[in-house]
Amino acid sequence: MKRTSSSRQADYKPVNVYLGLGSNLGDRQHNLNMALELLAQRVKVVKVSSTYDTEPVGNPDQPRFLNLVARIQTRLAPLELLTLTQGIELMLGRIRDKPNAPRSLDIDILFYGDQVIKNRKLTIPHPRIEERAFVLVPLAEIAPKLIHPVSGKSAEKLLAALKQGVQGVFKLSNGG
Ligand code: PH2
Ligand code: MG
Ligand code: MG
Repeated sequence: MKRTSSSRQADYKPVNVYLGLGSNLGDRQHNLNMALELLAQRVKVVKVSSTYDTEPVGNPDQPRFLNLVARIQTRLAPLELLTLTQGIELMLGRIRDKPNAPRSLDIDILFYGDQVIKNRKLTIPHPRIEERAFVLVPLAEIAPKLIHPVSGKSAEKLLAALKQGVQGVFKLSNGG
């Protein structure tokens, strides 16, 4: 079979990807629901964590977040998936300004299979997973045994190792 030099995963099995979603502007729950609906039009949304109400990390002078983690399956290559997630952020009114400014929607690619990727646009696994309770709590809820491909530690181990604990992360509603 003739193959093109495209970066698509089309000839391969779908990849398991974990996304971290967050919103702290506007109708936060609506923004997350819409994001999941828009994602489901292009990828298979396999599992969604509960939604958590979380204290803002980094810049404390901003509203609280709602956060969740979703497991999806896709044949999109990493940069194609980034284009999709950034498009959905824009559709939901995300204005790209200062880092850590409040946002109607943020979608971070946490893991892309067990691949380790570093380029100008993407760092995967996401570089701050291990210090963020608002990521590790929902991640360990849906994938406790998932292994971080760099540290070799499971999500539940990373959660247990969090220095600052899980204060400020409150479960709101059950996922699906
Ligand atoms: N995202 C950030 C910075 N701080 N804090 C919480 N609680 N939740 C987030 O999603 C979040 C944050 C940068 O993307
Ligand atoms: Mg983020
Ligand atoms: Mg982001």
